[in-house]
Amino acid sequence: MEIKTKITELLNIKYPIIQGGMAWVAEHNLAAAVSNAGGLGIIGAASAPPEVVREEIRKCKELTDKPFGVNVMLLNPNADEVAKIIVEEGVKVVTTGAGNPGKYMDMWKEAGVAVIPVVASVALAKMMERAGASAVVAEGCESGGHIGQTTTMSLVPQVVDAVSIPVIAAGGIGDGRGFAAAMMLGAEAVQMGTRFIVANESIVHENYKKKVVQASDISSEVTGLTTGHPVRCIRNKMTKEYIKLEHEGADFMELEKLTLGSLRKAVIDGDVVNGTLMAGQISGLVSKEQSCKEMIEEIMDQARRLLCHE
Ligand code: TUI
Repeated sequence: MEIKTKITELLNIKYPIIQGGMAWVAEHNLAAAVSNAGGLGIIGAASAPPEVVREEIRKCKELTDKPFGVNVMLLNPNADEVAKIIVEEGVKVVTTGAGNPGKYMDMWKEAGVAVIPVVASVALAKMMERAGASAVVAEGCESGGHIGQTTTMSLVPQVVDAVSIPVIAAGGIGDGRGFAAAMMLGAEAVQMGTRFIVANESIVHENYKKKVVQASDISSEVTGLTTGHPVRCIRNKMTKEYIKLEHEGADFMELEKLTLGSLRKAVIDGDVVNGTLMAGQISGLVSKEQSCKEMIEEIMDQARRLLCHE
């Protein structure tokens, strides 16, 4: 049974579940699997060369005839080119992260792209509504990767009250209970990243998947609190060294040396010691590898029972 919300209507999808645009992780196989399962798959452009993003979009179209989106990471120096490729390739949905996508909004809107910025504050949500966003993802600091300061429980209802466009909740959501709770906070959909890291269709190295599956509630920590780029990862040698150096007052360039190419190391090479294991606090709840379809249907069944008191 499909479920109807403002987001399923806007995006023409069966279930109000959106996959996070995770750097290195969110490639065409995962995005297509989520879209084929009735959610919205997202290709994470991250820092990939623009032509690689174009290829990813084309490969995704070969694997699904369902809607899918692309995430533009705004710290990427190539973001201008990626923004244009999205229009050229006829992508229907864009999410953005780690910044303000204001300068691309007119171009995307003229091309009929639904723009859904990921925000970590009420102020940016309001600005994005004024700039013409179709919806926003309100992402709490339980999330993996680059995060803001406010928890999902506090952020989502405040964003819901501040804007009239639909709000998608993210951060700390990994099952039907989290989904139902997000609906109670006024969200029209959820975005999930961490649970999809361990999907069968995810190309993430088995070592990384195992770290997520074995993680507990307190396995993650936040690097970069002193540099202005806080990033949540599963604790390992890299995060310990990073945080130690931060406490010693290391400068940004010295810290950068530790993380250069470190996400690739973890995702592709399976180096869970020196690599960056971006993952959210919900890792402790993620206990097994499943197909995207199994995950999404399990979440929706559980949520339906909770929300309809079946
Ligand atoms: O973007 C994310 N999550 C990410 S991006 C990423 S790649 C990366 N790797 C290492 C260091 C930094 C980035 C990994 N994970 N989520 C959405 C998100 N956006 N979270 C927080 C924000 C955000 C933060 C500040 C959005 C806007 C902002 O400032 C807006 C402004 O006014 O400039």
